[in-house]
Amino acid sequence: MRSDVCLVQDTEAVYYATTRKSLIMLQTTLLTCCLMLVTSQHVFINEVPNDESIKPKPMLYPRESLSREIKDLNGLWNFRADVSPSRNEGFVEKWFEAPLAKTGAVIDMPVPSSFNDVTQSRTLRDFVGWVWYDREFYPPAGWKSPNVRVVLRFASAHYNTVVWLNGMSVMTHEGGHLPFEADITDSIVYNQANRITVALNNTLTPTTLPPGSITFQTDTKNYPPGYFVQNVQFDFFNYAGIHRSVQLYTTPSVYISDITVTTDINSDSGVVNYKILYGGTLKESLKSTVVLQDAQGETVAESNSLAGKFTITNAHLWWPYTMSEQPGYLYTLKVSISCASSYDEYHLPVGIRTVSTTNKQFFINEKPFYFHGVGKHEDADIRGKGLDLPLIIKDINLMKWLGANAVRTSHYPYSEEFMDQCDRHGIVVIDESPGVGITKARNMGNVSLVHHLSVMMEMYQRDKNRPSVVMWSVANEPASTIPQAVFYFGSVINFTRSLDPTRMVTFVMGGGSTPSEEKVAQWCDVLCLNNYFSWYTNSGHLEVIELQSNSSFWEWHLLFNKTIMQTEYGADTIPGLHMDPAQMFTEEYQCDMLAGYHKTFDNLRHNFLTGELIWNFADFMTEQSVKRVVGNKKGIFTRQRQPKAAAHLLRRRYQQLSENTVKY
Ligand code: BDP
Repeated sequence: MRSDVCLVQDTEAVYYATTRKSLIMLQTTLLTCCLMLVTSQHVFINEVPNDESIKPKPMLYPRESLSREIKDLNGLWNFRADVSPSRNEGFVEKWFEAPLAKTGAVIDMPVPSSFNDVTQSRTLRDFVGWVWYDREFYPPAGWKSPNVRVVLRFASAHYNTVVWLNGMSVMTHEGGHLPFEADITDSIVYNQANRITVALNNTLTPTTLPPGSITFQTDTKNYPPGYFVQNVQFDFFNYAGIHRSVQLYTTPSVYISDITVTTDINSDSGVVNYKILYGGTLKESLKSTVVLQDAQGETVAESNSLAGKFTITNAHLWWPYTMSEQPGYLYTLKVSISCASSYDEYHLPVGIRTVSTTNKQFFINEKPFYFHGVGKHEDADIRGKGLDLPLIIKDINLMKWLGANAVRTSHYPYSEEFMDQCDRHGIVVIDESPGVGITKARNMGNVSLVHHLSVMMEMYQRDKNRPSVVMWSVANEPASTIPQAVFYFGSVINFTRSLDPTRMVTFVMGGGSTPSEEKVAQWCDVLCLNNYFSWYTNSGHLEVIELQSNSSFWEWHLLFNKTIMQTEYGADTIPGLHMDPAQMFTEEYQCDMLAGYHKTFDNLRHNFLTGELIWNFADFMTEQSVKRVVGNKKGIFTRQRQPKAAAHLLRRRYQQLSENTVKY
């Protein structure tokens, strides 16, 4: 066995790896077939391949209703990192068969949270390999009924996860940032404690998303025994753990399994197309009611059919908050299905809006929309990337304080709770996949591609009904100029577009991309550019910004004839560091750099520029390196969400832009 894959592959003896191995074999066969079908470089995988991992897995966000209950499993779990040299002791000794506390020492670990920063242990902060969690719960007695279905759901865990219930494997999942769940109705035991055990591995390999690799050192003169490091190909800390909520929820045995809503505008009318799927075994005929209610709870349309179209006269459209006095307007689609033995009800928020582009502008509800917002991270002291409701609300409040009307979920899908806020507040979202750091040909092979398609499917399933999401970003700064990128990204973009023809699709290009060598941009609806003039290039020379950003924009626009967005620009800034004249890392330099870019933005925003997103909203943690002083300091807010001078500068600009925006 190759040592560089042992952290993941050593588990081959267990169920999890066997499944993964056969999946990969299936994927490889499938992709080989697809590749053989390619007759020109413009033919891609553009429909859902017949592969289990890419099949739609409907997954409605757990919501209480007359027919559904939720039991939260958040709190303190037992935790142990498997520090054995192979990281495989837990599987060999079957830690899932008994309470973790019986097989060794455990510590308390909060869920949700990253595990890295909650203790004083450097080993745990930098740990790579399997960590184990467990806890017990008592299922409510009322759930013991042939008509109750019980689902165990993880809103996200990073990266590979195996879950057991009472020692029996119930699910596995690959990838952080997205939910996964299993029907555990038949495994749950009533009138006694049930134990959930989770093994989670944060190892990144060339085929994970994001990709990474492991370097082992065997030179014992210079490295301690067993020394290895995880190499990441991105600029943020690879926080790991059970990052979002763990919940049990119930549905009746015949249940609403999926709802898809798309919306349109027809002069003054709003159009809501809906399609409802149900699960379970139907023995009698099914009755359904679909009601659309406005924000006051008044019914504006209803039907008894599981698929249909509502036309609402004088509809309240969903607007970004800078474009309306009544932004983020949400209707509620109340769906109920019933048969003799069962009744289910689910309420889905719905915003009516359209999205389109031309070669010069982005439109929401057929009116020009200029993005002025932020690129962010899910990142904070102590909890790392763990879900934190106070932090989400603070960030939304800060974004509104700034006058930001848009956010890119750089560089992975953010929590559903954050997305709910964007829907409600009228904050426009570019929903980005974890496709960050796809910088090498070996990250663009068949296994990577199938996984990337499956991630896009999961993202689409999770966020497809959100009015705030206007564009999918399939990747950040990949090597889009190498030959392998053509088939890989052509397929990912085409596939995403085929899933969702109602939204725009893009990927984000790095400063290293040059228009003449670019191979993927041709398939994007918006050209998204990251660059750092006067920072990574011509460091310290603020005088180049206006000229270089202007030339670069024109070059891209003239070659591709598409609208363009600045998705990143910014400067590392140590709060409280001042220099006049400005020097790099001071608050003055950050302000001057942004102001330099703003001159170009103001020249081009009435032409083909469609938006500007600052990098970054707040300082965030990274791996240790000589380029980072305890993390990336390009925030306009500190990691603790206090403003640097640039936050005030940006606020003046964004507020002004908001005031000048026509309201509908
Ligand atoms: C960009 C990356 C982003 C980095 C940023 C930086 O997209 O993830 O954090 O550079 O260097 O290229 O600050």
